[in-house]
Order: sequence, then C-alpha cells, then structure tokens
Amino acid sequence: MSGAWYSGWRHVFKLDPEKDISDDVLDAVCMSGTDAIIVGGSSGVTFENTVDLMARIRRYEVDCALEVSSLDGAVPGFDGYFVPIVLNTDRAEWIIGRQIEGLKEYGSFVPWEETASQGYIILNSEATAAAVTGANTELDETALVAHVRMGARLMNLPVIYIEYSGRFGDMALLRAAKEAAHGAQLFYGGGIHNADTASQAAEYADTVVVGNVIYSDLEAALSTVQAVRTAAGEK
Ligand code: 1GP
Repeated sequence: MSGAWYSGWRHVFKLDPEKDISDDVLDAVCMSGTDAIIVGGSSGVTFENTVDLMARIRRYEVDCALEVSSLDGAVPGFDGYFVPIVLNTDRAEWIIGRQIEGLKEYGSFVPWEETASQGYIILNSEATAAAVTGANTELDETALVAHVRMGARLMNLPVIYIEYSGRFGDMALLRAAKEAAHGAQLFYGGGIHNADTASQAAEYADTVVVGNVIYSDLEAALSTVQAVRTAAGEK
C-alpha cells in the first residue's frame, strides 16, 4: 500500500448526507475509534446537506473525507476527497464523463495531495449505485479479477472499492479481488451489520466500510470497529 493519507484506514463509517442523524448517534460514531468518516451517497446529495454534515463532523478529531459523486456535492473543507470511477459499467459518463465535467468546473481548486480516485466495482444489482450507473453486477471470478487488474494495474488507481451496498457480499470474490489488487488499497463495503460480518470482510479488505447499519442498529455498528481491529491485527 502507498503512504497516502488514507493508507492507515482499516475501518471507516460512511454517512449519507441525505439521511438524518441525531447529534447523539453522530457523537457515538465519531468517538467510536473508527479511522475515518466518509461522507457520500448515491442520490439526494446536495451542497447544503453535505456542508451541514461536514460541519457537524468537524467538531470531532476523526478524519473526514468526501466521496465526490456529483457536482452539486463538491464541498471544500474535507481532509480528503475520493473520486469514484465505475469500472464495471459501459456508460462513459460514470468512467470519465462526470469527472471531466467536474474538472472543467473545479479543476484549479482540487487539493491533489489529498485527492484519490477509487475504482468502483459494484456487485449488488439491487443497490441504487448499480441502477444509477448501469453497472454490470454479474461478474464471475474471472471477470472480477479482470476488472480489478484493469483498475489496479492498467489504470494504476490507488484504491479498488468492492461495493455491495445494502447486501453482504461474496467473500470468495473479495479474496480473489485482494489477490489481484496488487499495489491498490482494497476497500470493501456492503451489508456489514455486526462484528462477524465485519471480521469476515476485514480478512481480505484493507479498509472495511460500514454504512446503513449506523441508521438501524447503532450498537451493532459500533461493534464493527473492534471486530475490524482484531481481524486486522491477526492478519
Ligand atoms: C455503501 O459500501 C458502503 O457505499 C456501505 O454499505 O451501507 O450496506 O453498509 P452498507
């Protein structure tokens, strides 16, 4: 892995600017011992709801990065920025189109040292992100490995993100992704809802992302922090 600003992250909570979160829940999340908070969502992200959430997270010391998925939601003031590039779609808009529009508008203001592209591979057909981007989610192991190599080797992307948002994924595929992700940091997110699923993902992913369960079962969400630490320590 690189010496990038996010390279030490093992556990991350992802917060959706479109969803309400109380001060108490946000406090618990920010003080949980997680390595960072990523702000991002697949729909309904606006400048206003992103600034609002950033300002509330900023009261804490925890690192906070923005996943820039729309021009509306490009907000200055985060510790770092991720720019997703969807690897398993044939819609150019999600590979380079929107990114180029963003660079035309904000290219001179991008903090390049704190900005990284993420090669997204979306594998849950039910996920909003899959529908929005037209992702081909039906990848067998050979196809998945080819996508990972495309991102990590040919495109030299620093992060590969195996995304099952909303559903716990196939750990055999995650293992195959890890073996192919040479040099890229492997993120995994999707359906982690307790310590057990967190440890399973942490066995192969460099960085485990926990999202939805924060809003449905806070205690279970918090239990994933230690689970990832323990699993990462054992690797
Ligand atoms: C979503 O990968 C993250 O982008 C986390 O997924 O919300 O299913 O935990 P979940």
